Amino acid sequence: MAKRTKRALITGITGQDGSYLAELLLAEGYDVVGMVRRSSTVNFERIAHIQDRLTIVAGDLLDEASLIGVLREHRPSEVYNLAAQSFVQTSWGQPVLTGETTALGVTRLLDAIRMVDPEIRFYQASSSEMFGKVQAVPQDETTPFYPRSPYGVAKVYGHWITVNYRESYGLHASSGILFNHESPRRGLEFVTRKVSHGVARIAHGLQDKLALGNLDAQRDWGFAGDYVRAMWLMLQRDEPADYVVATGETHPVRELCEVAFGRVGLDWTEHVVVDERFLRPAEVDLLVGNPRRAQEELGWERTVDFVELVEMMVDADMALVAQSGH
Ligand code: NDP
Ligand code: GDR
Repeated sequence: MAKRTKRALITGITGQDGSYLAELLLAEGYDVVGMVRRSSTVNFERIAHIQDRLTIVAGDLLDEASLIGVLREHRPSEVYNLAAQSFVQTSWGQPVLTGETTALGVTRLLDAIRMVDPEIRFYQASSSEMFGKVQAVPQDETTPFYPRSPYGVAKVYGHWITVNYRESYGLHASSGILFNHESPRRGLEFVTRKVSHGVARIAHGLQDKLALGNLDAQRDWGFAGDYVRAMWLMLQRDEPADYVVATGETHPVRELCEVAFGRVGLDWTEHVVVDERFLRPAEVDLLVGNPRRAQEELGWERTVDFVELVEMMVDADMALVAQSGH
């Protein structure tokens, strides 16, 4: 008998992770429905290469009626909630919007699922930012949260409401506590992409200096293409649960600079300057995750290490700047 086609709804499909997850689910034979919010110009750059294979629908995490409408019309078997105001720095300038989207948006979506089809399997994009001022090293599923930004606080709410709907209504709802993951599709404001793009512009003579903030912050950086596989694996389990997804290694921002500039034969200390505008009111100093549960229960492994990731991003930006001329 032919297997029933699975249908997945991805919120945040225009973002970095949404584009990689859509590729993965298409390869796994899913019908993929991507929810996008209205904007004055379309921003489908990351999904342009697969757009003809996707069903794009309008909806917004700020508007519960739109979520109910999307679920009723498209009847997905799995929902991946990747949409969020995801930039930590912006969350101090827009704390209420961040809470509406990144925290309450999760409740709107869970409640729509509860009403329309409680059999739907749900993935919530939780974050290592929830650990904030870390209470243990390395961090795992049992480490207490101590968020340090309005974004981190909103993600803690999103995490616990997911646990709560699982326990209150028996939903198959899982949270992936994902540590930083990057790629050539990362937004330009995040530090890895800011550095790789800055290196490419400096190497092409388009600028000389790169202004950054805290060079001592340490992050556990992995490759986004590896991390979306963990999301999918979580929803294939009989039992929903929460998993840390990380590499288990941490590196300071200054080392990111050293590797990225080194890739094109430049000395980072001649180009990087510290600008106070990029310092944060409260910093997360050190993140390093323990992915053992994901490895043991999901069979998940990363395929790209830190140096490979940075070099992949620099190479991609070198090609991009060479082609675009800016
Ligand atoms: P991006 O910032 O690249 O993408 C965010 C997506 O959310 C975009 O598609 C954006 O749409 C959409 N969005 C924002 N607000 C709304 C809204 N009100 N309604 C509907 N859609 C909205 O993030 P990433 O892909 O990097 O991350 C995906 C998720 O994982 C996020 O929730 C993030 O917080 C979380 N996360 C990310 C990590 C990382 O290292 N990348 C680590 C841990 C968690 P638009 O294109 O219109 O702006
Ligand atoms: P983060 O990522 O805040 O960890 O959140 P980001 O790349 O913005 O910052 C990482 C670290 O680098 C330091 N830093 C700078 N950061 C930026 N953006 N720009 C700079 O110029 C700069 N200089 C130093 C920061 O202070 C910080 O310590 C990301 C997002 O994807 C979240 O959505 C996600 O939840 C977490 O990762 C896990």
